[in-house]
Amino acid sequence: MKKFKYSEITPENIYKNRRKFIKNMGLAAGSMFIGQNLVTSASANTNKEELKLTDYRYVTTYNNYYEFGTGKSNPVERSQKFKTTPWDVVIDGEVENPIKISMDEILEMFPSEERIYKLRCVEGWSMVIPWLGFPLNKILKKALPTNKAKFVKFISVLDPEQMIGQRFPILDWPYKEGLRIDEAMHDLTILVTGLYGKKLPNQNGAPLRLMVPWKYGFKSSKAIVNIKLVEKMPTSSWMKASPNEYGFYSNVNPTVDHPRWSQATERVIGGGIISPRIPTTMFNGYGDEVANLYTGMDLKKKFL
Ligand SMILES: Nc1nc2c(c(=O)[nH]1)N[C@H]1C(S)=C(S)[C@@H](COP(=O)(O)O)O[C@H]1N2
Ligand SMILES: [Mo]
Repeated sequence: MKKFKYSEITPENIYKNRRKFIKNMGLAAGSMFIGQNLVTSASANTNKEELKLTDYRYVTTYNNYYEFGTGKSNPVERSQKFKTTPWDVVIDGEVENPIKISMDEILEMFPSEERIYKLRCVEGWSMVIPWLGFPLNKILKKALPTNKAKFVKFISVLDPEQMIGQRFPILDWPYKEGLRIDEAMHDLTILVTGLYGKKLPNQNGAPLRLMVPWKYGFKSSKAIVNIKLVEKMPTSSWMKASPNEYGFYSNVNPTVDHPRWSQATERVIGGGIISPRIPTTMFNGYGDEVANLYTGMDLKKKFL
């Protein structure tokens, strides 16, 4: 099989992928954000908000990645020498077919496509990023989850030698997150291998990170080494660090405040010197696609 190379992604391929994506996903995220450099698709839902792509320099210099420190510029400053090859990912737990797969094999078996998703951090800022990735469900299905697989746990790398932040008990290392199985299987949930048509920068979670666009940013784990199918709801590092502030679901919800601040609006990163704030929308704007996952649930309860 031909190996997928990042260098082969030319602007033209990206353009094609974008069109394909917009076609495939109908009114999903792809058509939601029509901004500079983007294909203005005839299928775009004009009722939805139009947002611009966040400049590459902001996407790659304003980051949250506590393994490298808690400052926004720490990840770009401290992660450049982080070694991401070789890299294996294990998919195990409640599966009939546990998998250990190298990053090279992942890139070969699961071709990446572009997805333009908004990342909304719980801190009250957001960015619109052209990610490269593939649906998580593709790799989960290969592992054949058993009927006991009710949740999925994501475990990031533990490497205090290379990750200075892990030498301090800021979080319960390694970084852990979780999704319900139906959330994990949803087509909008992707494993990210790149952004802006390029290899994923270390500070953004290379070589493999999760992206769940309707949840707060912290659910989108970076540098994943283990995806575990489990029966019980996993405890994330954030739930453990601050149980009164963070719960399991963490769906974006402008009507429920974080205990220490409001979630009603968000600051658009790179939006100009005046740093405009825009209203935050339910499920970060992906309600049409995902609200049905939560029918009958009290969305105000332990949402964060
Ligand atoms: N392993 C790991 N993943 C992580 C984090 C982290 O500290 N460690 N921070 C999360 C938070 S709070 C956010 S908002 C996003 C930020 O992603 P970005 O830096 O690519 O914009 O990554 C999430 N994933
Ligand atoms: Mo965040």
